[in-house]
Amino acid sequence: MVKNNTKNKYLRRYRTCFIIGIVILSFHILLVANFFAQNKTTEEPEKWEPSDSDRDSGSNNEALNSARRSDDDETNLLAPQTKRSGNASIQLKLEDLNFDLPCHITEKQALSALNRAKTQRCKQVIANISCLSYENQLYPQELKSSCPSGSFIRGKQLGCYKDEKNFRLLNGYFGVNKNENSPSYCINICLQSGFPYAGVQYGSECFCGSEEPVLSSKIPDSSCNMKCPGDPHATCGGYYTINIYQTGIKKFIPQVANDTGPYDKSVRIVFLLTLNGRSLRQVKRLIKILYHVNHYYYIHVDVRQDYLFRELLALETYPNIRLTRTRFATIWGGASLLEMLRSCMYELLKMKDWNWEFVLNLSESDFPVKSIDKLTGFLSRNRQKNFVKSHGREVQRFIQKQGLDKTFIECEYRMWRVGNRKLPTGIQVDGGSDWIALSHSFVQYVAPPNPDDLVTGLLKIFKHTLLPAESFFHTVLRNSKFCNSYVDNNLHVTNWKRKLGCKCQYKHVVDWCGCSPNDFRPEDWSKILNTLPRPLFFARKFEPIVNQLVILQLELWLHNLDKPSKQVQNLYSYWQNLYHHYDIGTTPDDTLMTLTNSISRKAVQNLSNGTACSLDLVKLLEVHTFHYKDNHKYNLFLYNNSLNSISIEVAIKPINKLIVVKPNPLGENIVTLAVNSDYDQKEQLSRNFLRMLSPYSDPVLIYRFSSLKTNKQYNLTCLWIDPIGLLHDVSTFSVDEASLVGFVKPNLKQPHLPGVWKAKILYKDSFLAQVSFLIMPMQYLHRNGVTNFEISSIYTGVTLNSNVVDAYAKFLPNISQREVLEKDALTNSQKQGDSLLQWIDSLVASFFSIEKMCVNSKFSEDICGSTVSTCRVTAWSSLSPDPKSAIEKVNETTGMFDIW
Ligand SMILES: *[C@@H]1O[C@H](CO)[C@@H](O)[C@H](O)[C@H]1NC(C)=O
Ligand SMILES: *[C@@H]1O[C@H](CO)[C@@H](O)[C@H](O)[C@H]1NC(C)=O
Ligand SMILES: *[C@@H]1O[C@H](CO)[C@@H](O)[C@H](O)[C@H]1NC(C)=O
Ligand SMILES: *[C@@H]1O[C@H](CO)[C@@H](O)[C@H](O)[C@H]1NC(C)=O
Ligand SMILES: *[C@@H]1O[C@H](CO)[C@@H](O)[C@H](O)[C@H]1NC(C)=O
Ligand SMILES: *[C@@H]1O[C@H](CO)[C@@H](O)[C@H](O)[C@H]1NC(C)=O
Ligand SMILES: *[C@@H]1O[C@H](CO)[C@@H](O)[C@H](O)[C@H]1NC(C)=O
Ligand SMILES: CC(=O)N[C@H]1CO[C@H](CO)[C@@H](O)[C@@H]1O
Repeated sequence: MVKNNTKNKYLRRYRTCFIIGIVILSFHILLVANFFAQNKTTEEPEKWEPSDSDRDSGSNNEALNSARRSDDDETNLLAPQTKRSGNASIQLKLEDLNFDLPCHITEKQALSALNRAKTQRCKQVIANISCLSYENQLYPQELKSSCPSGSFIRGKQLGCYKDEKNFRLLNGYFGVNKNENSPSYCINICLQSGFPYAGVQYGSECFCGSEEPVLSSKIPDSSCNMKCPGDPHATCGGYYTINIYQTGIKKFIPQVANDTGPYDKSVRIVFLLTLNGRSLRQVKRLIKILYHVNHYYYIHVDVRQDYLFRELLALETYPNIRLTRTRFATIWGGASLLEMLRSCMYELLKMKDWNWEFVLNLSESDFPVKSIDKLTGFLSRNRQKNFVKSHGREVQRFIQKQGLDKTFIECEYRMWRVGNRKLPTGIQVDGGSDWIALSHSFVQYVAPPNPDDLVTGLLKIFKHTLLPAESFFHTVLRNSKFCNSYVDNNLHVTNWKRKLGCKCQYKHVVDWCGCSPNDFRPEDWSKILNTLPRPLFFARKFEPIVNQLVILQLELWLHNLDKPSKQVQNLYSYWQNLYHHYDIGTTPDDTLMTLTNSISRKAVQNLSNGTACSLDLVKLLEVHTFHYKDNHKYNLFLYNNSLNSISIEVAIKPINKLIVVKPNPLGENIVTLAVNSDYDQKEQLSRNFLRMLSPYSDPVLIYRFSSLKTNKQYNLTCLWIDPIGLLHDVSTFSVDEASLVGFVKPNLKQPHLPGVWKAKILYKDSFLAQVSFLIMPMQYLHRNGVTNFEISSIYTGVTLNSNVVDAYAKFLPNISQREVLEKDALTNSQKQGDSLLQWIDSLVASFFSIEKMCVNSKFSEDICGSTVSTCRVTAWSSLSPDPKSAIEKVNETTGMFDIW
């Protein structure tokens, strides 16, 4: 009877799931269809690479050569936005909108954004902005550059010239446009790309160059006699003849920084720290090494990062450290970044007691590679200059890769792409790295609220630009009276490893593919050494949770030391806070809360060892992750207890649940084989160090093998088996010398059935290894105690067609074993209250172990008959000293903090 009932329940749920599945499937088909449609009409570069790169694309000539390869390519490059895409294959669900569309929207990307956006407000913003853009009301059509151009006049004809196939008169850029080419069209492109000369040839071709054409090539005007496709009244050269014009700008030559000769050190710098995350101790370590009484530290903490803001406020006791109260929620690549930076800069201009000459932008993942003294000397010799780094590519290609020719809209913490746009004519477009050092006078020009026409116009564009900070300041510099202060050096070295860093990892926040540099590790040390003779002062990225050793190495190197000159406690330890009971605005992680609760009960049991003792760990105060020598060691849970005001910290770690069958063709080579979530493909590690998985996690199998020392390829199979013994997915992966590290993502439906799952690894039909992992039963959902309804809805994960298992049947429990498991699962699914907690506790006990405990008091304490040592003397507690991150007294002689 009972069984029948549940069966019916499952059946009903199964039906719902099926319907939902069909809906999702059709959505996918729609997406795929749309993807192909889109590819056909616009051929957009989906793969974006940041410009923040070392110059790897070489000279202009190379651009010319590659441009020559295919004419069709060129058409796209030259005229990326000529055609509005055809019929949309996306149907707008008008009934989903509670407002009237301001115009008829046909652009596929806008329709897709409208459908995907969740809130009406965001949908309306997308509709409003898209319509303004179609009606050409969003952006200025033309802007005026105020960079002095000498005798160059836009549109001035130089005449008709003879060109040669292998020796082009204008060799900076080449493109073909069979519909629009004309002198003015070509001049606009060349001006935008920063070239002083433009030439039209063979009707549809446009050439740009930096060098004045040689007079000896000049021929009679009558030799240029082909009509222009974009302007019937103009001529566009002929067969190897070219009409050449001035674009109205001078050849751009960036300034060279002065790095020699005598200097004073009077320059005062603002370090603008724009911070995110919870790596408080690294931020302090950074401030500590940057600090000098003569400089200023202005800090923006993302408005959602309550913890970091609260903890850093204490630093305001130093008169030259301040936190801005105007805080923004910024996302990767978002338009809000630029808004945030201008806001901070404007505030800095208004702070009359801070007398600064440069603003230099840094984040928590930067670290200096030269002393601040050297930086001060360098900038003192280069007053009034502005330091930015250009992309070093061909400009039209940069525009495409960067998506500068697309309109983006930021809302719901996402950058939505809504269609193509035309950049205004009359200005050069530039961009590159978003790490900058700007002079006071330039900041005074760009940051105040009512800037001139050029900045106002550019702000309208960059309000709807992906990664605005990578181009805005560059473009303003190139087109303003500050153009002669441009130094092509952002003072940074960046640890690019594009194979790892370009995995499209920002898809969840932008409609574009983005890259990100890697964290430095000791093996990257040569890149840091290479900065020594060059005017580079910072490196990125550094993340102590990934590698702290390299930070120590760097610090010692900066101080000319091999090792610390005095004893430094906990030198190799790193703590990062994951939870603080003061945190506001963030919902604590339900799995973490379930786990910390269970651990509190276990810790009490451990302390009391069966004695009657009314100890209770009542309140969770903080959670830290603790790493020693770059290995995760413990997670630390700090609790208040019910007996007195002394808090107790408990160190726990996950228990390894890997069984390797022996003998095993790969057994010797297994370094890591684990199931976890939050795998970071760039750093090749999981950031869920405690391996907490809930019914709503996305588990993956993570593997790392040591060198196989053979060319053999192992094709492995992974069976994903739930607590009832049902096979949910079969994934395959292959391991060989070239791919020893990686992850496998199974296709599992959420919510996952709570309990102990198994991932079984097979090779050629034999069983190699098994990883058990815990899907934690939840005590909380959305911060509240879980309800019966929620418990039962978690158990819908059970329904599955078991036909597929045949081939793998021998690796799965047999029918009678399954019956037992099913019965257990059914009992478990009905647990509530104390019995639920007991079940959680028994699972936690087999997957996590309590390793250490300490008390936050001066001396050891006797608790329920156990002696517990004081946290301060331990080498693991978050309360034990951490001198490398402690900001204390300024040394009056040096004006800096003493460390080593
Ligand atoms: C485009 O859409 C219009 C109206 O929705 C329709 O009449 C027309 O047939 C479509 N054209 C194509 C090529 O799909
Ligand atoms: C969109 O435009 C309409 C009409 O101009 C305006 O009333 C509305 O407030 C705008 N909505 C948003 C969210 O921008
Ligand atoms: C560099 O700066 C020093 C001192 O400020 C000055 O004497 C020297 O002329 C400068 N060199 C150049 C090339 O500007
Ligand atoms: C308490 O935990 C410690 C450390 O894991 C262990 O050595 C000890 O045996 C435990 N005591 C009891 C009573 O469980
Ligand atoms: C726990 O209590 C038992 C019996 O009272 C005792 O034998 C044992 O040593 C205790 N364990 C610890 C770790 O104190
Ligand atoms: C492993 O699988 C790949 C494709 O999945 C196949 O091309 C390859 O030949 C297989 N290798 C071996 C050793 O079976
Ligand atoms: C301050 O710095 C100087 C120079 O490095 C050093 O000699 C001195 O010991 C430091 N003072 C203190 C109190 O550490
Ligand atoms: C213009 C600029 O300096 N922008 C960068 C400042 O630092 C943050 C990182 O915290 C970058 O994302 C900005 O783009």
